[in-house]
Amino acid sequence: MADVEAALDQAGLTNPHVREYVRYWADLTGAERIEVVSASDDARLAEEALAAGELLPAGEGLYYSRSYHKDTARSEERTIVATSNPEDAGSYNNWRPSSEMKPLLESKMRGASAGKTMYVVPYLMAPPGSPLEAFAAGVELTDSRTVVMHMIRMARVGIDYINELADPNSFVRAVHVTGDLENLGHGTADDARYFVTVADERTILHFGSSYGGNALLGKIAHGLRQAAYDGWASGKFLSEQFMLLGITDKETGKKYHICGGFPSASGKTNLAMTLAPDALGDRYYVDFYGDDIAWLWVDENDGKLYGMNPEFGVFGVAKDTNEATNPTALDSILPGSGAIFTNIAYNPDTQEVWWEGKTKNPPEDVTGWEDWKGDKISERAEGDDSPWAHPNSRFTTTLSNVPNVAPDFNSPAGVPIDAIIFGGRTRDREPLIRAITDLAEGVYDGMTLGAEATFAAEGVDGQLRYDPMSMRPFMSYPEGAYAAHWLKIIGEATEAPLFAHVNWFQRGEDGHFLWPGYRDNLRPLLWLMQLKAGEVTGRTTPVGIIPTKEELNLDGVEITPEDLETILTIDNARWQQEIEHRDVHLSAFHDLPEEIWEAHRRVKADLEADA
Ligand code: GTP
Ligand code: SPV
Ligand code: MN
Repeated sequence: MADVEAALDQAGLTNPHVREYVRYWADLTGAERIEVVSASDDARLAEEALAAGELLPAGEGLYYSRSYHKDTARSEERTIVATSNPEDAGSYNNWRPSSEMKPLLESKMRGASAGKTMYVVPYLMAPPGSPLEAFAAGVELTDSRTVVMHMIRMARVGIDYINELADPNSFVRAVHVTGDLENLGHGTADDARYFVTVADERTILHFGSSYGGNALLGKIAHGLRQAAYDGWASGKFLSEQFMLLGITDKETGKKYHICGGFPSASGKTNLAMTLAPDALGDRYYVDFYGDDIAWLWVDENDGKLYGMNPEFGVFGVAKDTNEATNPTALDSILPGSGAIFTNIAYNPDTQEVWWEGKTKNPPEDVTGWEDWKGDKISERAEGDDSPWAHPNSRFTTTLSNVPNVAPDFNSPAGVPIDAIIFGGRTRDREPLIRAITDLAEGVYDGMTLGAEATFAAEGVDGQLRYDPMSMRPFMSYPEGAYAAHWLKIIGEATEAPLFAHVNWFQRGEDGHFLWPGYRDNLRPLLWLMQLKAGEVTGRTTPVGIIPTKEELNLDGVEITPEDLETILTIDNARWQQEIEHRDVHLSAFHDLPEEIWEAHRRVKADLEADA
């Protein structure tokens, strides 16, 4: 058995509540050793991980890891929100009673870390000094060294964050036990994996994975699920799967901040890190704040809506990341950055890495190359053209490695929010951008966000599904209450943000994308800011204001007049069909605020009148 007291004393971990928590779980999981971690331990941990073969070298100061081949994405069916109140059950949160879940998870975790080290990872999901700091502290316990190294990149990690808490008992208890990955019955009736957030006890219990959000508990389990619940329970803030960026107009000196949600693997990282297209680069500059989570609140003093990214790093989709689509992401994973790659293709001879879309074609000389599972490309059966990298393979790097990270990304004050955008992969119907000026209609638009499924969660690609506010996998309380909480928080702001719905993914009949996307996505956002400033008026439609062709700055864009026409047109018949689906979708939510229903009926009536 581990000598818990000695390990905590040696690390100088003095918070008595944290000590008690560590003692309890060390005893239950049967870990052999306890090690308290700070960010400064990273180099030593990397050496140990390389020596143990948990990580492989991928160039100077770069690391490669593989997860178990059935453990490559979040599992939504195995993710559960538990509380003691059955009224917390919503459509998407997989609610279960905590009285059932806690004993179950304890039974799964009992003795499951025998022979292993239990790492104690104290972290903060906020810039220090943030007005939301009280909700940001946590201590992850994990039996995986690779998970620790990811946490050091993705969150602020160190014991001071929990020794010096204003309320020493106010931290999220986040327990991760990997389990015996090869014997967990993935996808069978006996699936042993459970990813549980006991929201009203601020306790996270994840068993049976070492991948991404399943295992780095500061990120989505705390940063999204727990924080959304805390924001609602306290009445103080929103926590959303949102990116956050700044746009500076160098000519006028004005700076705008936009945040917004797209479902997983739908372009948040690419948009937030974007550079202005070459033709506009002299005038506009984009600052990167965050790519996956934003916490939003109204400042009591000035009444404005503020936003901040609680994370410290990026866990970005690798596929299609290249010099043209996302040059800043490539710069953030250069030698020396400390980046960790997971589940991409790897060449142990040369320590090179590759993923689909990194270059147009895979390396021509396949000598040494292995796919994400570790199988040699040279030994592939004839005609095997399965991807070299897993479609949900990722890179992990800290925010400060991103060349266009905002100079004030660490500022506790956050940034004032000018606009909130929603978007997703939608092959038709959704135009390039439509602006919404009314709060209830904006929240309604978020609640009816629908997109094609992606590979970020286990499941099928290409199928349309609703994903309210891009929070479907992270919803921790009922959708009706969620909409009401949005109306309350944003309604308290003295200046309402502008809402908009964007879509970079409309396709032609032959499957080609109608809009070039990526860096050109800045153009519709610039139009949105001009609309807010009253410099353009757009064209009013039943589903929002859309730009005229003349208003959109298209200098240097390659798009045919027909494609442009399509992405700036409302297909009334398709929209009326969609409204029928929305009727069913919204009816599943109990206690949906009347304002949302009114917005729905208004849009429906306007579409009928416009047909
Ligand atoms: P999570 O980290 O899973 O929450 O995803 P994300 O929303 O941050 O997704 P990300 O930005 O990493 O994009 C996922 C995929 O969408 C990548 O393969 C991108 O290349 C692709 N993508 C992003 N922006 C665009 C775009 O404007 N057009 C097209 N066609 N593809 C895009
Ligand atoms: C997502 O799936 O939306 C992610 C990756 O951002 S994970 O942290 O694994 O959830
Ligand atoms: Mn995400």
